[in-house]
Amino acid sequence: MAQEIACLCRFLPPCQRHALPSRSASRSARQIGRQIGNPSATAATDFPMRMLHTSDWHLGQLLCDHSRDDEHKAFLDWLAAFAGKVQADALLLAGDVFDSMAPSSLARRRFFEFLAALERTGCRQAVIIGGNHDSPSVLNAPAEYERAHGVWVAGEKPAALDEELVWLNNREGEPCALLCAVPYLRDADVRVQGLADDPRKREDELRQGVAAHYLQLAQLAQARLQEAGLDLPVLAMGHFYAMDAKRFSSETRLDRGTLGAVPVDRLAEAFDYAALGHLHSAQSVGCFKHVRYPGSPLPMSFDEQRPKEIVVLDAAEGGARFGEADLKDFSFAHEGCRLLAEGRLRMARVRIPCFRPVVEAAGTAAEAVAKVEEIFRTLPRALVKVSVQGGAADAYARIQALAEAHAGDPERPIVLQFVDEAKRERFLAREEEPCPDLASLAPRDVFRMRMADEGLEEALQARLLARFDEACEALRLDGGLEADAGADGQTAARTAARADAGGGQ
Ligand SMILES: [Mn+2]
Repeated sequence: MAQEIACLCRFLPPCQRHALPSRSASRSARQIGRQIGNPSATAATDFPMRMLHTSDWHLGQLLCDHSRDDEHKAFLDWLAAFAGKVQADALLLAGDVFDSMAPSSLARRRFFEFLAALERTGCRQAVIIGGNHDSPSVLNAPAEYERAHGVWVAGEKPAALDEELVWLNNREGEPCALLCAVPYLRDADVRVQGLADDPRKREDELRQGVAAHYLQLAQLAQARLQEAGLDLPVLAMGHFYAMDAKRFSSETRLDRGTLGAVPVDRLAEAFDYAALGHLHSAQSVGCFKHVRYPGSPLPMSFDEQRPKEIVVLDAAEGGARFGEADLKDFSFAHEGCRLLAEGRLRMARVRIPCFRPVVEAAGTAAEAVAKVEEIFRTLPRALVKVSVQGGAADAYARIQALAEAHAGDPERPIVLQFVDEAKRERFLAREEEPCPDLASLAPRDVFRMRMADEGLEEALQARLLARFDEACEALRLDGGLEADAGADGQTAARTAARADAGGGQ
């Protein structure tokens, strides 16, 4: 019963919550002094609180049309087991839970299976904000039900500022930190009166608007702590691109946000830790160790080679301090953060296992093929991108033969993308040339240009062109092709290509 009450009152301010009975303190100091990789160490203080910070799961993501469900499932199983092992009290998930606004049933199923598994570990609090990839209504739909299970979710900015404040409690129901949880802010969320007409100035005002929203929340949090007579860490959770942070290609490509880089120096002063999401590479922002992106748990593109991680954050209860012994096992860094420096917060980065290597094999045809052969020998289940500089047709055939030879092996690497660099460069060079006006071209010219792009042999080009002419003639006899219709020219091109493919090559 007490447990249910503690669960129900989890999100109430402590002044209201203290009126209710709290769970009895049943754990020993040794149990509470949990350490990563050092279970024998004990904490100097009773009831510290442990949080896990993660973001950018992108459940349902496809890499070159390849489902990543097995990787996501492996990650979520690992995370739930880890939360149980280190007895985490709260999970902070900083946005981009799903990859798309309309996630698949399977992606949603993984999410709820995880929440159930997390609850079973005894971690009874999860705080989840929407990212720019998330649909606010998809995240919010089960919010009422989730709240009864200790899950606080905000798909979009709530109506009142107070609703973004979440008390984080330890297992005994004692508040240990106050979190300002801010979902991804869209233009309309921070729109201010009389915005500048100049787009650059306007964007700057919007960025300042985002920063101002966080600062306003920090002030409100301090006021609430004062009212409650508590001295606790004030944390922020948000989903945005912080100035000075580094980006990867998957972020620029997938970024559907309109807001630019947000300045964080004042945020770094206002919060004892900022749990950020949006960027896929784990990093601190500028010189602030406590303003941190854990990054995505899976590599989202072939250029994300660095190990993946989650952050473990411990808060000492009621302003107590961790002893020296408690801190020595943590990758302890306190630049810019008063509480980290005072030993009232501690932070550790924990590496996520690699569930499937995501690798690129690039070079000349011979080099690329050798690298792919090496991957097939040494990296089971790898997802592979091949980039070939010259001799692409030969390399393609050899890699295809290799893949076919391993077709029955469930552990085989999978080549997801094959890039002919020479062709790509031809294409890019063409993009720089002035583009001819389509109206000035006959369908036959368009077809010839398309064949040239493919780099086909002269003889094949001539044969395809003859087929194209035949197809056009047939269409003209049917009355289906006007002399200057570009779209019909494309139909004829497809007909010709099909006729040739079916013509016994
Ligand atoms: Mn994002």
